[in-house]
Amino acid sequence: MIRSRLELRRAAAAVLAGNDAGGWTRPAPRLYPHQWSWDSAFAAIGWAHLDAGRALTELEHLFAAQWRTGLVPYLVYDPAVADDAYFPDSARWASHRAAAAPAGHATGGLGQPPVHAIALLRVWETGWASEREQLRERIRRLYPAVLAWHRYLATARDPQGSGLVTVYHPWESGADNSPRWDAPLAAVPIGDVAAFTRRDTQVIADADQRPSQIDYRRYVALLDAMRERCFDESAIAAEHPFAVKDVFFSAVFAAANEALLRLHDLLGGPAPDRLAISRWLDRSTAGLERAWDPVTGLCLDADLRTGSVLASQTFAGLAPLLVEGLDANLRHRLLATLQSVRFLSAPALCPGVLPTTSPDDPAFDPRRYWRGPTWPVITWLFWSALARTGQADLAEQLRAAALELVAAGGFAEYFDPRTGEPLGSADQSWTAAVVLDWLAAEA
Ligand code: 9WN
Repeated sequence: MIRSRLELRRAAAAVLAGNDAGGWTRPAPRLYPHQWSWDSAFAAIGWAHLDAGRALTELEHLFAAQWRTGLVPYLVYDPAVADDAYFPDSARWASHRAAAAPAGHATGGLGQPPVHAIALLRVWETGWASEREQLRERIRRLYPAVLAWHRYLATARDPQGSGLVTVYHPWESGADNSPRWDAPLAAVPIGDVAAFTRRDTQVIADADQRPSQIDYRRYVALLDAMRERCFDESAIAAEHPFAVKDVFFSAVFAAANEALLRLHDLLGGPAPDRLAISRWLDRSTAGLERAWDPVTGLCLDADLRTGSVLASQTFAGLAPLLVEGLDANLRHRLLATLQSVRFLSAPALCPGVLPTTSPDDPAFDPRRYWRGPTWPVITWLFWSALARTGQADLAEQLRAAALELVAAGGFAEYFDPRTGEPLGSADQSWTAAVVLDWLAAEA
């Protein structure tokens, strides 16, 4: 049990320092030894409280591996780490087969939720007045890369112009093992997936906290299919066996466009950029509104391959709440679902703890990856949006409950929402990062 706020702050800073690989941060010491895209964006939010320059280095290192299409790869391999330290290793991805991949970097061929502009804005807001000019200059240099990433998502990942981003792999969603993916994943042909050895179940001995073996085989089949197509965007859009319009990813994208507009204005960016970002934002907001489902009281993902709506009850369905410009009526309804017995007021759960899957969903599994446990970073996204949209009390309830879990259980990757038991990896960077931000908000 970490008793004082000062002790908690010191411990959080020590986690980031311990995972610092020199300019970028490993998500966790053993389970995730390379650089992950959205983990680094969250890490930057934490670093901003210790050293704003270091926070920007994190994102500069990530964007140095950006593909020419604009894709920010979900994983950038550290060449100093042994091949067998993480599966899939860089050879399995073979990103050099992609015409658009940058020379000199081995990466994965997927994206992850685009929290980068949100993180950049937070770093800017956190920095000291005395370093403003320096920070502004470095943000100015990053801005075109972030804009290219958003352009890629708004175009290549939404050729339909629906306002919703298509993901081609559960790993892109950030919420890999969510029940949201059960139906589309079950339809993925496994065929003769070449043998592989999982590392995750060697690091996390308790297999019931990680995805099942059959799901992993499907993840690998999808990876192999993308590599075999040499990451050709149009072939993948037409034929890849997994293609889902992801409401969480799309809501993060909309919120990130709101942040990018602020960054644009802060930098005095070109007028055509402002117009483009505003269009992407309006389109996403409208797409999210169309995804509303009155039966579940949530916004839902849609499977492009079958045309069916995916009716899981998860945090993703509430994610339009992250968007400040959301229609007031829809906000009101989503807030009602968030506070209902299906989420924050579920009698079986610790009060104020946001589960990734509702206990009301038949797939709820309180200890398994993305199927029930609570993730502090997901809570952070909701906290920060609720605090900005006039829901200070609710935001505070989320923050206090999440801080309590960390104070009692340490900087775990995720927590059992019924008991608060820490699960997954210990010393997870993004958990420490959001704790630093929460403590600063309190101060
Ligand atoms: C696959 C690093 C990443 C997070 C994801 C989380 C998990 C990887 C894995 O770890 O995914 O990308 O091996 O399970 O689901 O959100 O970015 O922390």
